[in-house]
Amino acid sequence: MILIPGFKKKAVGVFGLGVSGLATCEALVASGASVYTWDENAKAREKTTSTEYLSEHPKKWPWDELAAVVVSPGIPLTHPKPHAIVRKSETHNIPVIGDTQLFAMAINALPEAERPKVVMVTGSNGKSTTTMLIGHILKEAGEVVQVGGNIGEAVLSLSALKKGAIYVLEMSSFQLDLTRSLRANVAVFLNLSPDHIDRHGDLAGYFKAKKRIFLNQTAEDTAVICVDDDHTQELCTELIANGGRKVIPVSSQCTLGGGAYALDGKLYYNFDGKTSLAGDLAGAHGLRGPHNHQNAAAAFAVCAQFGVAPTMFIRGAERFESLAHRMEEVARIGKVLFVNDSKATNADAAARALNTFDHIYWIAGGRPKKDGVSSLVGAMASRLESVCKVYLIGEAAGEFEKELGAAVDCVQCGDLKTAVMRAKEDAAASDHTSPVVLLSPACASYDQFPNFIERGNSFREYASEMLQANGEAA
Ligand code: UMA
Repeated sequence: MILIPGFKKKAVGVFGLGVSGLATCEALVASGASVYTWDENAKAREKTTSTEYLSEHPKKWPWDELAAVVVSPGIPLTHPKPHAIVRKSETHNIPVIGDTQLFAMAINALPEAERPKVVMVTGSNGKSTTTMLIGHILKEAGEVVQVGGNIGEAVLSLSALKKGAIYVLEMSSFQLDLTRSLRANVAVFLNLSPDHIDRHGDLAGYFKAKKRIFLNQTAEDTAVICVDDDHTQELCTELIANGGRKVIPVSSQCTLGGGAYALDGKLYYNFDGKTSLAGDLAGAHGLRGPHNHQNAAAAFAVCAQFGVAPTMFIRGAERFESLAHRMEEVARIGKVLFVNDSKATNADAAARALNTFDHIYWIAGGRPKKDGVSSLVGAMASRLESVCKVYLIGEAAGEFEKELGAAVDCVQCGDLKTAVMRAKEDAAASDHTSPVVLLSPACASYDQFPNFIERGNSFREYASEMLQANGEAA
């Protein structure tokens, strides 16, 4: 746990009692603060029974004494409208911050020479894989590494801050909006495509929140930017022009005069005016597809800042296992491979998955994102040639068929189980030697599942039932 100096005997409000809220309460109480808590969900409030931070409605909080209100990342700051707790805090002139800002305060309270290093990773897609890959490689290189943030482990529940340690943090746009003074010694910006527009108003608002990752960098720090989309290319040019930090461009689409890039499965770098081959990514099975090669190139650039040699990086990448629900191979029944990419909740993520295999039996649909289905279809149009058939589920199914029907064979399945069964039957009966049943929905899961994790778990379970029915071992 990370203690936060300066909060002894101070009163703090914590609103939202999920993963980050509870870790915040524990850290604040251990730091000597008086903690006032609330959550709009009664079940979440039950978690405070028999603690020193028993829930009490904010009406009863000592508003004249509060030093800060810490809100969970899921609580709207500005859009669709500021949450009531945000408005009330503003009325009382109390700073609204996130757990990541408390983490920043803990680091900043240390003398500069005693501070651990911080690597932060953001982007619309690939953040978790890149964060985990950096953590994995640095650990293999013998560094003391802590991995947390949006990836699921709250920053304040990581081990105590230690000189020489490296904290690798996945940062969402929500968290960046709630963080003011965290300095990334190395900041990674992977890509930008529309997501969370409901929370940021428009793409510009979302981009602005993400760019906060560079906020407190100094001339000693590094920005690693993947320049494969127009937004990040512009950002890279802007940061280079501004000066004030080292900038390393990264790509999985083109050669670069300086930086790191992956092309045709090979990783190259040029940090000193000379282009060299770092190695072949073909043996890195947990990093399939060009999108993962973008993640690998970014991770390589980060690890190089900590002295990791190219051969060590490639060996580590070969031992890296893909994360659950992200291009995760869950079963093989005969020649049919089942791939769980349930985390692909937007068009760009699904398009990346479609780019990875040649003969795809694609399960798509769910609750479409705010900007509708047609934008999803536009983003995927160039990838449809590898799709043999589409198996549609959920609320987006009708609209998907309208948009896609002319280009590719679509079948309405209603639910995921039906879709998995039908896709498997067609894939097994096809002439293709290595067909793939791919769940990459391009939509949120909330119409049929509590979240993308449960959707992915159900996909895995259906595949495993079929495997058993087939008499094969998982
Ligand atoms: N709550 C309210 N009122 C609201 C909104 C929420 O009372 O208006 C309460 C909920 O009832 C819940 C609590 O707040 O009990 C938790 O809310 P939360 O989901 O915001 O926060 P955590 O459980 O603390 O999880 C957060 C991140 N969640 C979000 O950003 C939505 C987790 O990222 C992160 O792993 C965790 O902190 C640890 O750092 C998840 C996520 O979905 C994976 N992130 C988004 C994404 O990746 O797209 C940004």
